[in-house]
Amino acid sequence: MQTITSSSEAIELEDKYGAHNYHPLPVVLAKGEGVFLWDVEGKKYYDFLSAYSAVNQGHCHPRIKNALIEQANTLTLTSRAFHNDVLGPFEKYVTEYFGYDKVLPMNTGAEGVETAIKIARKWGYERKGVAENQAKIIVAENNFHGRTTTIISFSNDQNARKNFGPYTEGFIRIPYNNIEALSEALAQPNVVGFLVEPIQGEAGVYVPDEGYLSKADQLCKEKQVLFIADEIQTGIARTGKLLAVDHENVKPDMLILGKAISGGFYPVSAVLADDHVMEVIKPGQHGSTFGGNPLGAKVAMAALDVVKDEKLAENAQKLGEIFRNRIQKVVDKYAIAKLVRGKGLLNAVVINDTEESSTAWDICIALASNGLLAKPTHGNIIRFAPPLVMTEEQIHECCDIIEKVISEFDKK
Ligand code: IF1
Repeated sequence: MQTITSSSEAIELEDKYGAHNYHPLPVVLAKGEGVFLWDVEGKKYYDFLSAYSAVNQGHCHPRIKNALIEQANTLTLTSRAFHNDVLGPFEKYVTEYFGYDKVLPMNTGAEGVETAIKIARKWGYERKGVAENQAKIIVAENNFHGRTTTIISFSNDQNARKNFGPYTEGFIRIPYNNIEALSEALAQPNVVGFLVEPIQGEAGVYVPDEGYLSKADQLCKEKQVLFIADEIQTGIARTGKLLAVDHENVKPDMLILGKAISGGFYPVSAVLADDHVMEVIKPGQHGSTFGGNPLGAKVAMAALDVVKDEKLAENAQKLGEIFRNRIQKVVDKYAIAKLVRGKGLLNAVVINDTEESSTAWDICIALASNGLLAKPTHGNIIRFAPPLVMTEEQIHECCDIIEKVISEFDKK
């Protein structure tokens, strides 16, 4: 392998040999540890993206690393053609951890979402009596659930869906955080599920009104519709509770997990449900080569141990309040920052400029120069989501950096 000696060298290789499906910040990372990242030139940064909430436990967590190494020296992949001595213990561990009868393990978040869609449809036909191929799933405007052809079929983000048709049918899109709209959609025939992010991450960290999730769950139960929570980004302690739905004591009929379930070491996703839902899946009806493999399963158990043992949800709750209080003062003081919103350590600042402006991007470039990595989401919204292992002293230092940069942009 060619050894990279400069950031520009790495960027040139990616530009020449890699598909241009991303527009990264001009930063080339070479090392990660806890809340810190270092670039090729050795510059140190606070990580405020956490690989889109996949490294809640911090980069290269030693406990998870050791679990990976131990299992990698033993048995990494058997396929599901045979049993292995890790899958069963993992399935018991993760179902007890989140309180469900069963789990269907997959790899990426999008595969988890696709799996939940297939289960909801099958449940609708075989348990609810919906006529075959007529099932409908309700989704929210401005959703983000992944990049597969079916998932972008129900997206309203033109950049994510244009020229990827023909699109998969069977989805009803309604405004997010709107109980009346959900109630009307639930009155339509053949509805089998409501798939929703408890907080819309990619859309810009939209936190719904208090009570939205519990009311939505109640309406779904009244209409015998599965409440399906996509906690791929909001789960695993990110919002100050183990799951974002825990803020309202809601137990979804299907729970979709990914990202930080494996602490950034290995792609693991999972769909959890009770027997009356999961039993519709019979042998040969769903699966994946790597789904539930021993390596990913061992890593995920270590990653979830860390969440509990290091009280990451409690820490996220505490530091999130400090962060929003500090940044609210910045918003009050500088016109360029419009508002701050979020829950736990999933937060965003809306920049007071047009969607088309490059202000949010330019602020992120300046933040990087000041040793803090964050990236804009849609247009003028900057997401701030550090690993949940951050200390109070560190979050204050980071707020100082954010205030310094915002103040410099406010004068422009
Ligand atoms: C990219 C966004 C975040 C997710 C939710 C499912 C998935 C994701 C709520 C799919 C994945 C990632 C994908 C990554 C960037 C990142 C992202 F900007 F794309 F939207 F976090 F907000 N449900 N989100 O957030 O999981 O298949 O990626 O494992 O595609 O650029 P995945």
